[in-house]
Amino acid sequence: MNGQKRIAAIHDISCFGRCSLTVALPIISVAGVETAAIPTAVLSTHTGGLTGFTYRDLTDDIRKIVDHWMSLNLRFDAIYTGFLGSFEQIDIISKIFDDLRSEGTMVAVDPVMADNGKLYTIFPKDFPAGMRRLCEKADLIMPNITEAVLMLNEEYTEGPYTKEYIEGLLKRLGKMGAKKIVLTGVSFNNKELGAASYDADTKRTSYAFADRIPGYYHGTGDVFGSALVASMVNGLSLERSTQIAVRFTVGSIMRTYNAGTDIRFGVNFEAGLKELAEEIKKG
Ligand code: PXL
Repeated sequence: MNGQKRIAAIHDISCFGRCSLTVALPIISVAGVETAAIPTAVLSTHTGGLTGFTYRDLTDDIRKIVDHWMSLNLRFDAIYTGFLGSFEQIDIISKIFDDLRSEGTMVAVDPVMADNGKLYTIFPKDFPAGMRRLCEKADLIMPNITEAVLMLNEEYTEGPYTKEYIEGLLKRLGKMGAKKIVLTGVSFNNKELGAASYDADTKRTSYAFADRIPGYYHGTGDVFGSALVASMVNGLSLERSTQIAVRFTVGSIMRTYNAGTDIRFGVNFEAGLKELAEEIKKG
């Protein structure tokens, strides 16, 4: 293996709207990491607030792509999954973890399926139980609070939250299987929003906050997750990677807010890529 790290990114392609693979590829690449992609579905846009989108399910292609990769003996430093195109894909991807994982591979699962207390309407009611199974096999998971409570079969409550609640949630997530947990959408007051990280081995919890910006911007979970995984694969700690990912995401939201862009069109992460690369390099 040469010195360059390699990630397999498994997400959909939303052709317009800056989320999933259209943000994962540039963000991971700018961090100097080679990115191989498995598209789970192709949509004309993401499904958040936009109607009439096209949807091509690629469930039948995923296994074939991996079979070909296996014939090439490829090794991955991380496998990073996000939006899945069908319920069936959960079991297919679970098997792919077994097949593509080798010593030192970090399996990172973003259980993209819900926000603001609600499961995305395109997913069936049993989707959270399926995602939980995938998270159980991961090394790193990065749910938002809605996804966390759905997987734990708990009631959703709106923030601000107490420290006891967040740390209890992190511990319960830590018992599911993955040792590294990053919980997004954490707030202890109305002014700040951020993420909490928890390492179930060291029992260490840390927080990264930034001023809350009004509006719900699409694709920010993928911007965050991509920066987090890119930082981790570059050898940065869970705590530092979470700080970098929060800073990069909030900077992207702030630029978009200042420009007055339609919140459905994703965030301007592009203008922050150079700084992200420098921050990751500095460590
Ligand atoms: O950013 C998450 C995401 C990814 N892909 C598609 C989506 C969403 C969120 O709504 O609809 C297709």
